[in-house]
Amino acid sequence: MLQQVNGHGSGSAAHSGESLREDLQELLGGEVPPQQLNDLTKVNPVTLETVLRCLQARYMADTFYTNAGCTLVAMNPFKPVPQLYSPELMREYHAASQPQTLKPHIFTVGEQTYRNVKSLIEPVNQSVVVSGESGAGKTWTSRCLMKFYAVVAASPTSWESHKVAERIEQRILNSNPVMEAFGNACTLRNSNSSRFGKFIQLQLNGAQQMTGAAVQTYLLEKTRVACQAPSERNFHIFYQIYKGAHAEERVRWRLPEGAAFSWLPHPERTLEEDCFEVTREAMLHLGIDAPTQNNIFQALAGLLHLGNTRFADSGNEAQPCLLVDDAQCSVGTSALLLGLPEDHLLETLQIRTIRAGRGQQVFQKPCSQAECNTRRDCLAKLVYARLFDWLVSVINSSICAAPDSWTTFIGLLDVYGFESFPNNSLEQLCINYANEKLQQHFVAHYLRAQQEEYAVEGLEWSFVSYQDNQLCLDLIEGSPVSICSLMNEECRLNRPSSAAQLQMRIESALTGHPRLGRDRLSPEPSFIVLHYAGPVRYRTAGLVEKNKDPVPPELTRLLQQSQDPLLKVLFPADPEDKSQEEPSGQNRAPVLTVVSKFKASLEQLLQVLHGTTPHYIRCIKPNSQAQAQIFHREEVLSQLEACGLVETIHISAAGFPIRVSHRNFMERYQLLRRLRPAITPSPHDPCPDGGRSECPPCTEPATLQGLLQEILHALPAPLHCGRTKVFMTDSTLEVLERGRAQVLEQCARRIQRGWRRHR
Ligand code: AD9
Ligand code: MG
Repeated sequence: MLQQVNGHGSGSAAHSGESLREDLQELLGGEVPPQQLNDLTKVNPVTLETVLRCLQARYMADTFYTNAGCTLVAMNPFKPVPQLYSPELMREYHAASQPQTLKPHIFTVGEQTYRNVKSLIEPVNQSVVVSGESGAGKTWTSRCLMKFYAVVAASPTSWESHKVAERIEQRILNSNPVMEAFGNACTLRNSNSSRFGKFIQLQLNGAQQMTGAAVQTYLLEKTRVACQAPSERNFHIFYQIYKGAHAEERVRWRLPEGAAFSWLPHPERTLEEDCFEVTREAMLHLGIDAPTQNNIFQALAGLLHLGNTRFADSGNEAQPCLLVDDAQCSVGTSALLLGLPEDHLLETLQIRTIRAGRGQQVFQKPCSQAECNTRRDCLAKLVYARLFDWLVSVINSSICAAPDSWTTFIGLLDVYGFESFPNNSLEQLCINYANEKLQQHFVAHYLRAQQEEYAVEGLEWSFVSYQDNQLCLDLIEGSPVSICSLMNEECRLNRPSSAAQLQMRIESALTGHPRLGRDRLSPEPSFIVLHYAGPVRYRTAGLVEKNKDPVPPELTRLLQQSQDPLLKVLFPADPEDKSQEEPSGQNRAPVLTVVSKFKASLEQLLQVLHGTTPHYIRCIKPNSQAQAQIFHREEVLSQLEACGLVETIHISAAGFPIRVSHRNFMERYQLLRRLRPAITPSPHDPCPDGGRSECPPCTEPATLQGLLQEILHALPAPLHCGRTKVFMTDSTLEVLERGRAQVLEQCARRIQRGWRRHR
């Protein structure tokens, strides 16, 4: 397949002018300065130390991209480098006959995927998997790639008629600021940290024009709405409305300047991401008009006021909790902004409705202070999560192409990066679990599959060992017993002491697991998972509850009664209004837990990825202070180790990334027999285009072995014939393609000559 011929382009051994110079310098015995090595497969010898030295030299010379076999390594510059992302440079990579001959860049990956998708024989969907730890530059990279496709895949008509361009490419780009405003936040690791995973499919028609896009999101960290870790912030959008609202809006949304909100920590810190106007503008482009925007921001202000509602125990179990300080005012304002009756909101926060007993009688029970707080937080999470999902669906309906207007797609995956904080909970477990899955996809697709294929095809190959993270995945998600299965079981059992039970069961059922550690000095129940990217200690407290993520039915019912037009859409009334009281004891329905839903969505994602030709970009964070020109060797080293970069380079350097089935090889390169040293073509030579043109008649097709012999005779280039496929390096492919072009040209000239004679 031609697609395979083109495949693995993202990090192909670039045979650029520069890399030829590298080869030549090597041959002449001269040493190439490390900052000039565009491809880490040329580092000699390939060790962590030499790779590190090369990356450091390049980074200090402001060279941020380096090929590493099938992967592109992207170092975070931590400073603006506008010339590196200009539309002119995009066009240069797009126009290059061989983009891999230019300097390593994300645009090489972009162009390669773009060319692969229009394979002549059968189009194959492409994907770009961007990985790296939190703050390494994944979101930045995928944003730049989207801009690249918006330039190169724009239909000519849409560039002529500005309005059409606006509607397609620009709309797709506009989804970024909106989704980042609502889904990103400042964390200890990254001031613009993605708190959700995103897979965007850029849809292309047969003419290779981008006709639309579809976004799929994964597990938003909704707990952040009501609870922010020390020194972290809530989602950017809250700061945007708080700082950017106009005077009249401040009155409407009850957001006077200087007002204090407990769910809005560190409002004094100003970030680049706090620009409200950018979000509003992008929303308008996506078709979210001003009145709808008003409803959204008003609801968000309602949540901020809800966060100021504080409770105190009444001292009497039979009495509801009391409101603290001016909480009465906060409840009132929140109710007003959310379109809810104030007394109903307050009652829902303070009183539980339970169905119990044989007759399923309904009881009402005042909540404790902790329960009131949990219900308040739950209400906020519920509204925010629905709002986020609704926004994603609005964005999709605004940018998605009609099913018959696209044939292939290029998928960009940007998920939250590996995280390890002083306190880690279910959010980090899910984030790190997703990263383990992606690492496994890489290992399975590249490191394992490559080598297994060589063995099956009977090629001589000395196996390179690599770190497989299957054991860690078994610990997290395996069966019959794993951390997830134990958490799910605790959710099902719904025991009051679930955290202690979970700790005990992890210790009894999983102790001794090679990827499980224990911090004996930890003052609280916890366990350590030895992830591929490093050890992370998770607190057991709260895991089961977060995994269950219970929503008291009264909360949903309350929101269904809202008079606010937006909330009416987010919480449509349930016509059947089935019993919505909290069932007790035995009557609980089986719980669909957060991790089981997340696992299912990850598996779906991996299935999509498996159906594409993947390209990998590894983002590396040169230091944890987000400073330009600082390269912390230890920090980079651990990232290189974690992603198995050295193993990747070894396999890529020794391997043959290009593989073509015998049949396709014959079909495409049979004509190269014409390159026999005596190059003068005879009229009896085989027809280069399979007899479709007016060439002289073809002879019998060659056998594969015969063909290989003849090609090798004409073009000395390393080719390996496996049982079913021919294997080669990128440079061999280049030589073959050049030869093919030469023969076709000769043939075209001959036909022209013959045609003139005929006339
Ligand atoms: V997380 O897993 O979502 O927490 P990311 O997505 O890997 O993380 P992000 O793309 O947000 O990291 O990059 C972090 C910051 O690094 C950005 O906000 C930029 O300030 C900076 N950055 C990253 N890449 C570049 C770049 N190519 N040029 C300039 C960059 N700055
Ligand atoms: Mg990100």
